[in-house]
Amino acid sequence: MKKRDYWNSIIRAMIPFILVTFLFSPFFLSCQKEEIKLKTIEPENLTLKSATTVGTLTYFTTAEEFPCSGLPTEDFEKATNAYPEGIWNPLDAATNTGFLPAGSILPGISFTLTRVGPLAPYTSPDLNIWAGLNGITGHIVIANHQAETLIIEFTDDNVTHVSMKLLSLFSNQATFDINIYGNSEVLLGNTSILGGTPVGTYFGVQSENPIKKITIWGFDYVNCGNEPPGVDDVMFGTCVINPDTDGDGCLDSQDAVLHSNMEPFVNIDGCDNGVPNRMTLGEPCGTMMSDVIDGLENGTYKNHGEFVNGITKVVNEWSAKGLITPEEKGAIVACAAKSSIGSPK
Ligand SMILES: [Ca+2]
Ligand SMILES: [Ca+2]
Ligand SMILES: [Ca+2]
Ligand SMILES: [Ca+2]
Repeated sequence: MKKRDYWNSIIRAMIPFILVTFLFSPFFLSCQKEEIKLKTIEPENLTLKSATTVGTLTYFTTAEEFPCSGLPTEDFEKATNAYPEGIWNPLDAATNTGFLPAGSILPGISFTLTRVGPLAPYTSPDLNIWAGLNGITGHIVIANHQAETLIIEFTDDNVTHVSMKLLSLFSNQATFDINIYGNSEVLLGNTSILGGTPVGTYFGVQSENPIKKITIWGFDYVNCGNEPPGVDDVMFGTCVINPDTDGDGCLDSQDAVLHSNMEPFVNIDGCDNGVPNRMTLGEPCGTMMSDVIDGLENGTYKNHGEFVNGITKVVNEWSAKGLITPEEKGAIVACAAKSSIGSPK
């Protein structure tokens, strides 16, 4: 008996050590280790240090890298709640509550949550306009409960560029798993962003095809817990990648005269000669005939004849190159002659 009691007490004393050893064994830390391992071997898990293109998508981690600014941006600041308030699905321009009157959310965008796991289905408005707590500045949209996917949908087909801040309330080591869908629920791509915190982590995406839906799911793989995903400053639309500011058909990146005179007909000192204002044949592109004529009009001359000679020289070149007809050349010179440019005031 005595011997058995002795062994019993030894075993009893060892139980806490066995439990602790077991709990901290690699088996129980598998969430952390296995998930992180999975994350790092997936090619689409990008530690996005700079703009990265995968397939038809390009991801951005800073606003400076993003191809444009100034697209419509939902910042949720029309909400007037001082503290978090729940919203039923969906949150969009039609949402109409005391702290968020109809029309507060931009047209063309909607926010919903889908619940997964044991908390499904919905029994409460889990989409939150968060304010006043957890260090959040202003208003953001965030999932209230855990194990929920935040869904952002775009109703128009004109969204190829989206950027946002990803926020979390509890962890600055949240991993946001992001799926980007096109028309017909086609998965265009997916990525994971590590970040969060009340300040937010920048995420931007550019797509060759219209983006219809973005889903975001948050998890803290370091501490092994759900992290409800939140967003703010959701900018969406289409960046004009190669703008042509003056609309002359020559892209800004090459345009010799960025803001050309695009008048339909060449005009000299108020004399409209009916000659179409065409692009000159010079390289680089982007110089309109009226740009050249305007330059001569604004010149300084000894007399009127010098101005007319200057115009004549230019239109002779244009005519020789076939840019204008002899009749058009005559019409321009006639206008130049009729003007008082270069004449003593
Ligand atoms: Ca905001
Ligand atoms: Ca141009
Ligand atoms: Ca131009
Ligand atoms: Ca002119």
